[in-house]
Amino acid sequence: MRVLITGGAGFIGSNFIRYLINNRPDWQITNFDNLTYAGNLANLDDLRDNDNYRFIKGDISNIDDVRAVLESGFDNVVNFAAESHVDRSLYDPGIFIKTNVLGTQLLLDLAQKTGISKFLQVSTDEVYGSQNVREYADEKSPLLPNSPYAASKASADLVCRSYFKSFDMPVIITRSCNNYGPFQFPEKVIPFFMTRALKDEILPLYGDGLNSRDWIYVEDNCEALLRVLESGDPGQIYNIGSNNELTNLDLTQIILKLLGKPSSLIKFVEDRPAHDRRYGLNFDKIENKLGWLPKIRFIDGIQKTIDWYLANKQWWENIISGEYRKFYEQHYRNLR
Ligand code: NAD
Ligand code: TDX
Repeated sequence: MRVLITGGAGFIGSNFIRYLINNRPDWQITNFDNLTYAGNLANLDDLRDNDNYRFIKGDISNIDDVRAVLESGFDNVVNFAAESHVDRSLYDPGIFIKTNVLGTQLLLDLAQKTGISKFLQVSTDEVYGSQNVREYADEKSPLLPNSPYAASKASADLVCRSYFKSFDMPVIITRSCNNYGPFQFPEKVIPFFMTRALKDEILPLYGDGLNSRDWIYVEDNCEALLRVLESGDPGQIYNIGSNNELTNLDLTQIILKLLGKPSSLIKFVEDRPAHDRRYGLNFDKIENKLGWLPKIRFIDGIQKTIDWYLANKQWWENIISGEYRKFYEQHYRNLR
């Protein structure tokens, strides 16, 4: 099996590549990534000499790059490549449309011409917008994205649907809840708060801190993605949830407690514009049709994550001392 993974130098993509190497050792994996600020080859250092893995630098929104990589021929494509941070999409929506929408369309278009047996589009629960308490979006719920990031992912999902309907292309979409675990870029709330708390820096909680998210350990998501890739039906959408719903305030208190840091580090700051109050997914379909359920309890996953960040300080120190610092210093100057 020859698999093209786009965005494999990012958080979920690098975890997925490692998951495939461990669980499908005969698969040939090509990682195609243009190494934006969020792409980091250090995430895959341990695989550098693996004969079944290769890296090719390229941009999913560049026709020459995509044409060149597809020339070698693939059975499956898994598209993780994206701009993925909601806060950044509020400052610079254009790059989100370029990568997430136009890039996905270009990839679909050229992959279709080379003939592949599956194209897996990695999407998100954010496309459904905010859910009321005890409401859960299923795969038929309306798309009501609120941030430019969510709108770009919802748009890409619709383009995927159209390639299935119009050209019979074997596209499948997954929509997962919030992931956490090793190698997550420290702009996302869990590693952001962990790395700041370790330095006794304040943790800026947006609004009243009562927005809630469902958290899935990244390895559980990798297992679900592989299940969908191997057994999912073309044209279908599968929600991937975890039943680990927490308010941001509770999440922050758990992180502080596990790190032995005081609650006084929490600072309530101005809310994120269009901040979705809650995401809730109904993921009965993936359980009923493909027999997948998450395995990792939040309390175990968060402990493993903390242990990983403690053991890999150099990995995140290199990131937070680099280019990325400029973004978040400006961002937090904007918040009161
Ligand atoms: P990430 O930001 O950590 O990684 C994104 C990767 O894509 C990076 O390696 C980056 O270099 C690469 N990339 C960006 N633009 C590219 C381009 N034009 N061409 C090639 N590569 C490009 O993101 P992540 O958190 O790992 O998310 C991966 C995917 O999963 C995204 O599509 C995201 O929308 C989706 N998703 C993420 C979550 C989550 O909680 N993190 C939840 C649901 C869905
Ligand atoms: O400094 C912060 N303070 C804060 O209160 C940050 C960075 C976040 N938050 C809140 C906002 C959210 O309610 O924490 C929650 C999680 O925020 P993020 O980590 O930015 O994630 P979210 O906006 O929920 O989006 C994530 O999950 C869905 C990923 O970034 C997306 O790529 C994915 O599609």
